[in-house]
Amino acid sequence: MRYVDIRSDTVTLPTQKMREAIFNAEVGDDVYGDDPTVKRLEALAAQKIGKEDALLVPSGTFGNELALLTHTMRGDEVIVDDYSHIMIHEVGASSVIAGVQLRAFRSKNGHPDPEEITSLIRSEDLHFPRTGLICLENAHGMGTVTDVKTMKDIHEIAHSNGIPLHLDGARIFNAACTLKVDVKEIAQYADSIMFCLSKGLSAPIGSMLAGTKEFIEKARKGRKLMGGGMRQAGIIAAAGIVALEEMIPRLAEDHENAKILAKGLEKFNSIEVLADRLDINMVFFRFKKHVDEKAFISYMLENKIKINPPDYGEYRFVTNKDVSSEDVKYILTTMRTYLS
Ligand code: TLP
Repeated sequence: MRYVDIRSDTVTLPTQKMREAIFNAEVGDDVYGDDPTVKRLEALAAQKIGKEDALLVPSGTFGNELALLTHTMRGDEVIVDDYSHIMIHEVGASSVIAGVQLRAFRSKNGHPDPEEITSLIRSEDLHFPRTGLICLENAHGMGTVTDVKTMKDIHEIAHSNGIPLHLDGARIFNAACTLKVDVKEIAQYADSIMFCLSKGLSAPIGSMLAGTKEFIEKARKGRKLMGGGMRQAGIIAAAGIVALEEMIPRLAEDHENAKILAKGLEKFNSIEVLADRLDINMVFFRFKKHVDEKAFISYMLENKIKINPPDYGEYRFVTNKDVSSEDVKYILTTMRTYLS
């Protein structure tokens, strides 16, 4: 039974070409360094993102937490956005895995302020932890994209204080699409970057962590420590190669559909679309009057549309490869019937 699933872009199913690539993948034991398909994906990912080397990891969360573990020492402080995935959606892993504490800045709808970040860097004091890392998120989970100049400014601040910068680039290709730049232009202002193959790019599993050769060599050992040494991982990598070779240009379609969806929602009197957060494939909105959450979600589901519950009163609809422009029309018609 087909559903229109707008809970996330993580729900995208692998393409036929991915399934064929998985079926035909040449594999070996990657912990021994014997998997040619993983090697091919890692080289391709490094080249696309403009870093010396890259490492396949099981998930975005794994890649971020591995970056923290690799960059920092136990007891360090890491500067992150208060509303970032690392801060909110990684189960507090940074204190468990890297043994660091997080110090939050408050971005404006996902846009970081270089001055605020500067103010959070610790000076040398007997009582203070060492600031071991600065993390940014671009595209941001709030649906926004930070411009290259701001990335550059924050990178300069980090470096002038001897601090590395890690970028959660789960949706970096969405950000590049919005900014109309090559992804390398953004990634050059991060010392390490994690990006996901399994979101808009539609691979079934996997993310990449990229950085210098030295960083990736250290991360490879950290990945083993975290239980992420995968054996015949070419099965996963094969789909990842298709994702990087074929799926990037079509992200623009998801952005376009999100804009059409937002425009349609704006026409409802009872809905406020958060129009300043419409940079990628996400549409955020609130109801202006009380709408029973459970009843609304159940109605949508009965009509074969899967949505998430709201977060602090905000609904998030995410367009993706498996949501067509016809599906967008169907979502709007279904909501119109419910709300009228
Ligand atoms: N985000 C998921 C949920 O976990 C919230 C989603 O549906 O958007 N960084 C960012 C910016 C992310 O949005 C996500 C996933 C991750 C990291 C983690 O990736 P995974 O799910 O592969 O661990």
